[in-house]
Parts: sequence; C-alpha cells; structure tokens
Amino acid sequence: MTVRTVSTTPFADQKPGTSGLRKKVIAFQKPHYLENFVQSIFDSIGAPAGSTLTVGGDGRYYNREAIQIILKMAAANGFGRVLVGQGGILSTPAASCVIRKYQTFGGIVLSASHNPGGPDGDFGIKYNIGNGGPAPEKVTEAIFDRSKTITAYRILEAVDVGLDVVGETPLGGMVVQVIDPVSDYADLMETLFDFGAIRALLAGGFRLKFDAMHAVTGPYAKEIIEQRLGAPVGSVMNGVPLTDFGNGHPDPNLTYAHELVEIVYGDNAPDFGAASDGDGDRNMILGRGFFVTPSDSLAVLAANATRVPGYKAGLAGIARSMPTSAAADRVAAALGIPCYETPTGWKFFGNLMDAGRVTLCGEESFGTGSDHVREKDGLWAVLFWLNVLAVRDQSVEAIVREHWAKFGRNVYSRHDYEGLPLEAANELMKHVHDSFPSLPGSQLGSYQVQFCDDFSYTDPVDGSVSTGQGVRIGFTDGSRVVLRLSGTGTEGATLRIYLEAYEPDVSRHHLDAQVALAELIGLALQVTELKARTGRDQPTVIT
Ligand code: VG1
Ligand code: CO
Repeated sequence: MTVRTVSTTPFADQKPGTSGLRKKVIAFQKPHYLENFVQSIFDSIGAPAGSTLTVGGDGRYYNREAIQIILKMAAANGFGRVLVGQGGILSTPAASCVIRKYQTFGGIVLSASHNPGGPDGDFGIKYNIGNGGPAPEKVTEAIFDRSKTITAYRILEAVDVGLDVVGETPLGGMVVQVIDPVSDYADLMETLFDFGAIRALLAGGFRLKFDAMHAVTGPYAKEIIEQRLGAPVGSVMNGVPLTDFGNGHPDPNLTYAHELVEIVYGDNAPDFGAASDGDGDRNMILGRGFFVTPSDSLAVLAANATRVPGYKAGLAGIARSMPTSAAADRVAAALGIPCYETPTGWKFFGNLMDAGRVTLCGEESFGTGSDHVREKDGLWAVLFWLNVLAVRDQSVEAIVREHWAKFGRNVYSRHDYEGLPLEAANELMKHVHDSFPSLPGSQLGSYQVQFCDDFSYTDPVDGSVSTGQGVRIGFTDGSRVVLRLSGTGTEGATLRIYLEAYEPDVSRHHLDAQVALAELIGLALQVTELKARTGRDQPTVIT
C-alpha cells in the first residue's frame, strides 16, 4: 500500500456554515471536493502522528463512500487509529460521546442534519474537537483558509475497509476499529436518568411514540426505549435508517414530522410523542394533543433538573442561543444561576460547558443538551422528559401549563421563508440594517421600538468576538422580533423570523401562538418589506 500525493486546486466555496460544510451530494462527488476539505482539516488541526480520530455519520447517501475516503486519507496523514461506528453510523451526540469517552484527538461527523438526503439531496461534513464539540470559529476559519490555498492531498492506495463487523482492521500503518455505535451512548444515558422509574412508568400503561424519521436515531431509540426501558415493540416508528430518509425531510417539527403529529393529535393518542432529526441531535416533544416549543422545553427541563439523577446537584448555569426565547432566563433567575445568550449554533456553548459555567443549553431550533457531551442531543431530551414525567406523574400539558402559571409564558414562534433568491434576501437584511437609525422610539401599531441592533457576542471564556449574528428589534414591553439568514441551507437563502412576546396573564395562556403573535408578525412583514422584496408573505414552515 502506497501513499499517493494528489495535486489539486482550491474550491472557493468550502466555508463551513452554522454546523459544518453542507452542499448537495453532487457537489461532494466532484473529483477532489471532499478530499480537499478533509486535507484542509488535517492540515489545520495539528494532530500529532499516531493520534486517534472518531469518524461516523448519519447514514445518508454517500456516507459510506465518504468514510472510505476519510479512512484512507487519515492513514496517509499519520493517524494511528480511527474509531468508526459500525456500518459508518454514529449519531452526532454519539460521536461526541465517543470522542470524549475514548479521548480521541477529534472527530469527523458526516451529516447534513435535517436536510433531505439521497442522490439529489444534501451531504455534510464537520470537524469536532477533542472536547467532543463542534469546532469553534477559529478552527473552522483556519480550515476554510487552508481550503483556499491547498495544492495537494495525501491518500493511501488501498481496498475499502469492511465497516459492518465490529473489530480491528489494519490500514497502512493505521488501525481501523469498528465500534458498536449505540452501546457507549446508551450506557451514558443510563448514568444520567432513572431508567427504573421510566420502566415503571411504561409498565404502568403510559404510552409513547418516538419517530426516528428513517434517520440515525432508529437503532439508538430501539435499544434504549424498547430494549432497555421495555416500551412495546413499535413504540419507535420509522426506526430503520435509510440513505434517503424515505424521501422525507428528517426535521422534527410540526410540518415535517406530520405522521407523528397526526398520531399524537388523533384518537386514542399516546401520552407522549417525540421525534429526532437526521443526525439525532434535535428533538421535538409532544404531549397528547399538545406541542412543547423547544424554548419552553429548555425552561421546563431546567426547572425540573434536580428531579433527575444526573442533575440532582443542581445546574451551574444555562445557555441559550440569542433567538431562543427568554423562558429559560426566568428559570435561571429564580434558581439564582447565570443565563448566557450566545449566537446560533452549538459551537458557541462548548467553552461555557468546558469552563463549568453552564450545565444545560438550548436552541429554539429543537436543540437541547447538557454537559454530558458537547453536542445537542435528541434522545437525551426525550429521556429527560420521560424521567420528569415518571417523577411528577402529570401530563406533558399539565407540566407546561403549571410552568407558565409560575413563570409567565414566553409566547414564541419562528417563521421560515425558504428558497428565497440570495440577492433579495441580502437586500432585505441590508434594508433592515439601514432602518436602524430611524426605528428606535418609533411607534409600530401598539408596539414601540426600544432598540435594534445586530447581535454580537464576546465569548466570556476566551474573549473571541463573533459579529453579525442576527438582527434584533426589541419593543418596550419586552417583545421582540429577530431576523437571521440561515447558515445551513444549500439552495438560495432561508430567512428566519423569530417572534416572542411575554404573557404573564394566565387567562391568556390558552391562546394559540400565531394568534397571540399576530400583530408582531404583521410588524415583521412591514419592517422587512418582505412581500415587496420577495413576493412572499406566507412562511414555508412555522415552528
Ligand atoms: C440551524 C438552526 C441552529 C442549529 C443549526 C444546526 O442553523 O437554526 O439553531 O444550531 O441549524 O443544527 P441555521 O443557520 O440554518 O439557522 V443541525 O441539527 O442542522 O446540526
Ligand atoms: Co441535526
């Protein structure tokens, strides 16, 4: 087996977005495209010779081919060992768990998360550092810089390595170790949650449905929910990972997880419903005929954390992404712990968790997690909820309504406008920026603008500064509208409009969020001139 050095020229578009590099599959299949990016990673991270790397992905189309390329490149670049999930599978939180447990130098996770898969769908790759978390911006910037000047990559000439049987195979001077992708993760969950209490809840007739959406969490959910917790077989639906996710959109929200939603809102509905996304880091939580917004979910979990074994000592702090509602802030204030507001993307939570400043983190985009790993974690959130339900013996809806009665309700919704022409979207954002000087103090309907800015963040641990993280328009009554362009899409632009109003009055807590937020929604359309600029006034997806 010989190492080949292949000449290449840079691609200009290898800048990682909110969570790694995501492109159409056909872009990754272009000669040298994946190889350039992988070599740029290896050239930037400074792994000592003989280091161990973790590799796995969500099983989408091109996962296996990409892993073979990465293994051969790792061997040619001096790695000593690669831990790879059986069949090339590792959910994002499981990859984080493996990196931490076996203290590997870092990991490469292959996923485009909730984006559709298949030959015409999306593919993605991201690098995680030794703490198990997504590479921080200084690392992704170094990778991007390298990708702009790369002239060659190294790859071993070798036959493909079998990935379907657990065990070790030499590859050049390196060892490929195929590991069970589920057991380390499932074992970690058992250390955090009271499996006995959840088993008893399920044995007592509590019914649940978990929708793996034909994506990576199927094997994890079957092992944990059906095997270890004893839920009836069939509690996990769509549990076999498919390379094209059954032609679906593996995004756990009311729109894309409609199969589950129909069950949970239908006759004879189960007590609890949940879904996860393509790579297993997101979660949607449903009670019988009741949707829990991710922002509320974070707040409820924080308020109930000490009821759960892994968190009984209390929380050091909470962090949420800027567009996430301030429901968690109210819990943090009541608990007397700090609450941090970070830019969108899990990479911003890593330093806070490493420094012991926060225990729980969350994003409005169906992401919740804790310092047990350094990624958001879909099944973890499901188990946390089940543990709380087992202890409190109340319905999901009753728990959330009680929470609102105590803390008030941060009424919340996100409206996504997908597939906008790039130029129109950029112009729209520029227009809002240009309105900054005139907005503060102005009266818009019954709302008065208090401030508007473009969010920037100084990491309190390492002092790094991230600017341009989303426009905030705050009103005097504490309501707000936030605008951002997505950093994970692969086609055109996606505008996200985040809407939040605080409602302390219990007699108004029953209101549908779209009704309660109707005036703010209208104001957002007005300020952005959305219809005139894009021809649209109805969002593609509402969450
Ligand atoms: C979206 C979400 C963000 C999340 C990111 C990655 O990013 O808004 O909160 O961290 O996806 O999640 P954007 O830039 O499209 O708004 V995942 O499950 O795609 O890894
Ligand atoms: Co995801």
